[in-house]
Amino acid sequence: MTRYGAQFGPDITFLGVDPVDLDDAEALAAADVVVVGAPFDGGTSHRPGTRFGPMAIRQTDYLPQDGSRPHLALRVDALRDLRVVDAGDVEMPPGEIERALGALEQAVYRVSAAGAIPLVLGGDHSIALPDATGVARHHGYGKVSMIHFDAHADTGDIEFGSLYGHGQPMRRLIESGALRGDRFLQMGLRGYWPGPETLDWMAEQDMRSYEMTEIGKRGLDACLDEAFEIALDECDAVFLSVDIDVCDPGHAPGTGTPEPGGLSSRQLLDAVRRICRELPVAGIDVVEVSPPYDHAEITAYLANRVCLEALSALAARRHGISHDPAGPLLEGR
Ligand SMILES: [Mn+2]
Repeated sequence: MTRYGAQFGPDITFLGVDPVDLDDAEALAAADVVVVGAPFDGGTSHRPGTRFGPMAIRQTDYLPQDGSRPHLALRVDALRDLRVVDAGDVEMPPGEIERALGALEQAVYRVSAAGAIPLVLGGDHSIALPDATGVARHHGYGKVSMIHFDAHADTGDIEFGSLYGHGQPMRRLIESGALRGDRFLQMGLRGYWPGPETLDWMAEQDMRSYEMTEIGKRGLDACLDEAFEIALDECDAVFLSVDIDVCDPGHAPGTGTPEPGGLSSRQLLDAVRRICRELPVAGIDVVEVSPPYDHAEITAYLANRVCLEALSALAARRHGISHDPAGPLLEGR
């Protein structure tokens, strides 16, 4: 599994962190987080372009690509306080979805088995199947709960005659036993898909899906509090899957299947911070960023910040920083 690199742009790393080769067992073992690019859009049902997502997420920033990002509120520099390295893109041949997803699963499993947290940059959401499977292969089938941000449930059965696609990974994960349906928490669903048959299947699995109207009424934090309790029951690890289309298209226009009425970018960042500070996160993916449909790099900036917020919160958790950053920024320091 040699470094693949430069098919979709120069072989750069996430904000200038050190590169790593997935064959380098020693370097993997020393890592806390390994960034993995999944440049694949063969699972999209509508607008494509997410094969360019990893490249955009890695580099879209107005600050230098210098491997350092001190967080204003958490007072950590995730890219230095944690050992964050970037394995580059996995070779995922377009038009060969099973081979592409298989290669990614192997890469994610390798990172997980080395004791590091994979941070996978998509790519369309079909990659959640190999991402969460790779993590569950190490932590144990049924031992990893899922917190899934999305406009869509992604629990479709057969689409376009195939078991694999960006509308189906969550069903495949439950069917295979990698994840438990009753430890599957979905945040931000809305709109007009899937239909009643699929919703019935989801209810049979005891999935818990927080639709936008419920989140609006109860508040995102109250929904997260409830989700966290379910996530930690009989599971000792959490996979966080962020489909950028969970945000309103005004906050994330560069995506394949935009659905009006979503979370704000602020809400998503706050939620990601809470999840990575408060839960034992073992794997993350950030998916469905499609640069050809983006405007003023709004979506790429957001996805870059979702990654940084997650990394900063992981660093704060690792270093036992317990101060509540909700207070005044400079008081009492
Ligand atoms: Mn999705």
